[in-house]
Amino acid sequence: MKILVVDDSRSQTMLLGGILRGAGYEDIAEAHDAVSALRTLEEGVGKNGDSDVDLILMDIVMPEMDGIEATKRLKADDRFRDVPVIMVTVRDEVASLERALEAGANDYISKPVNRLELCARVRSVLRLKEEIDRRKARERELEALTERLEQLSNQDGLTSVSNRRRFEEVYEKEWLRARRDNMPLALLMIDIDFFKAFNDTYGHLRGDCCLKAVAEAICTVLKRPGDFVARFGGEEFVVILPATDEPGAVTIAEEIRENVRSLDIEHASSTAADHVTVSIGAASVIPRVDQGGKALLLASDGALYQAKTNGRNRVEK
Ligand code: GH3
Ligand code: MG
Ligand code: MG
Ligand code: MG
Repeated sequence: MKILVVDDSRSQTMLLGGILRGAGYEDIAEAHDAVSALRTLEEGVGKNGDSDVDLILMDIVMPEMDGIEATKRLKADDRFRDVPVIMVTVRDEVASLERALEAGANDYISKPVNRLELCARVRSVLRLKEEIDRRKARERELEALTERLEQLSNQDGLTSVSNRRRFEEVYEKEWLRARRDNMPLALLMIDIDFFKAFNDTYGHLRGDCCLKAVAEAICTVLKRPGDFVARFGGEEFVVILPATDEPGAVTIAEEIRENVRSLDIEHASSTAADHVTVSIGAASVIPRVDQGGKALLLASDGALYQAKTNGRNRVEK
């Protein structure tokens, strides 16, 4: 563990350093004023935002900035708040001792320093620091796990685009936003043509690969930050296009249809083409006050049905 000894007296840092080394602490840094102590701490901040220093022995009386002010600054800084500070004080400075503890110091030791007492206090404070580090590591693990879990609960396992559950959340939000801003909101319903036949001809594994490829082909067309795609069900995808009118939605739908076609995935049992194609229903509306989002969903679904009955591999609105 790394210990930083701060004292304006070089003989004092040498004495403290010597005692600590004698007790087996090898990583000891020294600073002879508060400002360079703060600089040493800054330089030792790691990638995770934590300081590499585990304990500070801080003299109180120093020129320029005293140990109490330095401690106050450390305890107000997220990066250094958890680094324990042991104040080193002259024996009869009771008033400054009180201020030191007030400033956030964890313990104190009187000068002239008693070797056994110093080592005992250092050991006890370092045990505390180890516990803090363990707790932080656990918290970080938990945070990462929670984040991963949240991501998984929003994602379709096969294609990695958002799932239906996430779609419902995003759609609700976008609908309310469009209604509030009096802006158009567009939906595309995308369905792979003759996909049952594709599975029957090429098998489910190639069916799964095809679904992934189609999902990617949809994603590459969507460029604006608010655009959103989800797997709506089996071989059906839904796209939300905020601030997009009907002609705009049809344009994007055509780009998606073309992008899927250019994947050139063989589909011998399709009667629409000799490769995999999609049918797309596009709809856009400026939500009226008190109108719910269901109408737009029905409209895009109706348009998709039209695209299917009109021969597939096409966009209808
Ligand atoms: P249409 O052109 O009218 O859309 O015909 P279709 O065959 O695509 O439509 P239908 O709804 O009859 O069939 C959908 C097929 O999609 C049936 C199902 O086996 C397949 N499917 C759904 N989910 C998956 C999946 O996760 N993987 C694979 N391989 N196939 C899937
Ligand atoms: Mg001093
Ligand atoms: Mg289909
Ligand atoms: Mg379908």
